Amino acid sequence: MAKKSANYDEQKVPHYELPDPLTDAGGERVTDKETWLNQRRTEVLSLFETHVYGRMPQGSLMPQISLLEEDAPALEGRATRRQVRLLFGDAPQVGIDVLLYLPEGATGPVPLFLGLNFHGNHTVHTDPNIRVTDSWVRKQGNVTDHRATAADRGLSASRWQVEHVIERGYGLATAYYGDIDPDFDDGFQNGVHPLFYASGQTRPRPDEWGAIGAWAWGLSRILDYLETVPRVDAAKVAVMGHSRLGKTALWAGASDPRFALVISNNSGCGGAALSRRRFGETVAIINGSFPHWFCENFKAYNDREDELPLDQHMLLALIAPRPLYVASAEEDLWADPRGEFLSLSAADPVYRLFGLEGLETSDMPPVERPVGAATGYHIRRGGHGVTLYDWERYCDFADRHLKV
Ligand code: GTR
Repeated sequence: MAKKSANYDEQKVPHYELPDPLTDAGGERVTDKETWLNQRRTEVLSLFETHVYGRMPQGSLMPQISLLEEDAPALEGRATRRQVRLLFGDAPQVGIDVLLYLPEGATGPVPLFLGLNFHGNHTVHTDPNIRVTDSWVRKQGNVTDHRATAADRGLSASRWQVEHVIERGYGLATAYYGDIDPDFDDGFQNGVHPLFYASGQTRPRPDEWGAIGAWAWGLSRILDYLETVPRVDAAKVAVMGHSRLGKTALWAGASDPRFALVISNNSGCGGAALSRRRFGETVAIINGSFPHWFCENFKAYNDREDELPLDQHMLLALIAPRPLYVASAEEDLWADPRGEFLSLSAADPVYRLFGLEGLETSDMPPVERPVGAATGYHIRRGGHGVTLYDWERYCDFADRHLKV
């Protein structure tokens, strides 16, 4: 119903003005990278914490690390596979299973793509040795009673392209997002939120993290682990995500500057797309369908996008000067491809503070003509999803930025 009532007519996009990332809260203009990094960036980050995604907990929680499988030969000898569980808290306890493929025969530590998956690690490849998740999973494929089964091995393989990534010389790390926080609205009783409640607290405060914040936090904890793996170059980790997990990858990349490169695949509303355009999914629609994704404060902007003290181009700007890639799909109007492009283009002034060209152009390119420099963009044929075409472009972009 929401999809039908949404606007898909470019003529009906309301007039809007984007807040200027380079004008600070006191109305002063930011003209150099030092002021951006030391002052304005902190302000913008805090705006996103307060109004959109909520604050993540500050205190560290050291996980117990349990090695489920030591590096074993995989993918016909082209890679090794490691599986490890990061265990947080004691009662309740949250376990995040990380699946790590590393190219065999690399001469030194490798750059790597890290992304969360939607249905369990066993769905990213048909490899029979990947553990089938025992976490709650969404209905999909052969899932019954929210339990995963081995019959769904490789269900999402086309979205991961493991062989291609390995062949290009990158490692791949993934974990199931539901290990961190199951994706349904239960008032934040399961997943990682309760591990951080103050005494007597039963749900996050209005400016504290929702599910996207939790998933992004999980990505940072996986990066903590990757920093301990000698065969991984943890200074060259690209965080990647699709759709709701694309929103998550952007928030992880914005809030954790250790991520060297950030990729948003069809992330749409609350991700790369500009909220003020109200094209496809809107703030009111997303908060209505997924009340647990953002912080409570975000709901005040339902149908009041112009009152937001930010828009999503400022989220993208938080990633500067690190390389950032945004990808859209032609038929994925729900995610507003043009809004994703315009948002990335509007982050350019912040990249320029660093002497970098962001996108090379402010004209949206035709399908399957990637553009960009420090930031990159493509819109491919087809609908919402991740394809080999997308992965080829991500590897090309990473080759330019991480293999130098
Ligand atoms: C849709 C949602 C989108 C996107 C997508 C997904 O239902 O409206 O914002 O996140 O789910 O994650 O697949």
